[in-house]
Amino acid sequence: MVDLLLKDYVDRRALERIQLERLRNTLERVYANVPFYKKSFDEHGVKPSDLKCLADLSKFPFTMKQDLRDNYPFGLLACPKKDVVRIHASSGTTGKPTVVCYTRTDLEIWSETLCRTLQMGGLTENDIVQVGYGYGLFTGGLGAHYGAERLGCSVVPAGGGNTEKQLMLIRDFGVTAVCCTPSFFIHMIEEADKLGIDFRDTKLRHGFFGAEPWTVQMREYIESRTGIQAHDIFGLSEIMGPGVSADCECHCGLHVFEDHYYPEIIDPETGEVKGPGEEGELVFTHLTKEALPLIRYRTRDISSLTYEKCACGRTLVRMSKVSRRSDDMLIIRGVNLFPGQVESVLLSISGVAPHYQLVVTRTKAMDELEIKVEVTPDMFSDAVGQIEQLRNLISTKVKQMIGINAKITLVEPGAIERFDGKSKRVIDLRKK
Ligand code: DLL
Repeated sequence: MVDLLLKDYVDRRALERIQLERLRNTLERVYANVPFYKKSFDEHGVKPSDLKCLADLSKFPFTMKQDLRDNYPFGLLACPKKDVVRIHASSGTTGKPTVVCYTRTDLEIWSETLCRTLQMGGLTENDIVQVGYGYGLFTGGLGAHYGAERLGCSVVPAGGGNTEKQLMLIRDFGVTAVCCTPSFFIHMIEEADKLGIDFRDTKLRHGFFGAEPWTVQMREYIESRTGIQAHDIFGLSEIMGPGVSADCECHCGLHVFEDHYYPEIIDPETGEVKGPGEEGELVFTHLTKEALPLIRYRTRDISSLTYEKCACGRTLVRMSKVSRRSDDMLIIRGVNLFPGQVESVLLSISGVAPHYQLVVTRTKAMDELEIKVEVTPDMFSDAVGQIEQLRNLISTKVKQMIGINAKITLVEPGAIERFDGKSKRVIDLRKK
């Protein structure tokens, strides 16, 4: 495993040489094998041989989610169908799912990047890892599973849901690390409380959370409630699944496994490439993917990149924590709002549980935002006056920090829906 670890500390000039060579190969392969890319490059007047340096990638056209949909299911394959050994798909809220394919080598690379993710969090072959991401078409379960096995951990393939059983397994098997969505882990914390289980009395020390945006405040909440270290893992099915990037012990950005996935930040409006430290839309290009390599895939996730050396010593570029997607933005009476901003405000107030929902309605062309917030059990049993004070405090802080007058509705513990996969925090009734 030491050889894998070394890849995170490679000299940047050597890394860039490898990236350029791999990028050229990928461009040539898609141009020769995928009619969609042949047409798209020709229309843009570019050829794979135009890539002389990494910055030349900006001359090439983007790939969008719609392109995958238009070529459903296998139109973008760059290898013979017989070489595909795994097919995943992301659920997608409308229409057909987005299909992603893997050759045997792709699966090996996927396991490698997940293995590096878990190593980055401090795991070794001595760990027992419970995978609480869903198994199936979703990439979370099998992705984490293969990575943990590759590291030599003992894997408990619990899958999503079944909270009480998950807790039993953590306790009885001496599980040292869990992989699941942050919202599912919050649910586990709550169930553990009800069952009188204190995570500090178990062997659990690490959580690898991702698949949805979660704030720094949420990380602090999880760590203070359980005593574990909470790691952020990022990825998307179109690129591989989990394991595209992960945070190290410094928690100051997620290291991108850029020997396999080449990141760029662009202005979502103009498509221009932005410089280090500048915020914009994250775009990835595959460097080694065989089955379904994508060129300049637009993720819609908002982030920034920094090439400064991390205090941990790893040389891999860091992307800032993804707290929002460009298509997550709500515009309420002209004010732009992201659910993560509300989460940050709520979790800075005591007496508030990490369960909330934003309901947006429109009456006579006027947008209204209602924030439903659960109070903690102690607060719930307190005097009415205190509840009123809490409501006013939330309302004032939301107004101060986000600039919006929202109706705050405090609800009893357990009133807001719980999730064992990705959470759904926004109900926008204006679209109906
Ligand atoms: O969610 C893959 C994954 C599984 C990642 C398990 C991490 C852990 P999709 O279902 O295709 O794939 O959703 C991808 O989820 O574009 C982001 O918007 C969001 N996302 C994933 N990880 C994070 C994260 C999986 N750590 C979409 N922080 C991405 C914020 C995340 N958002």
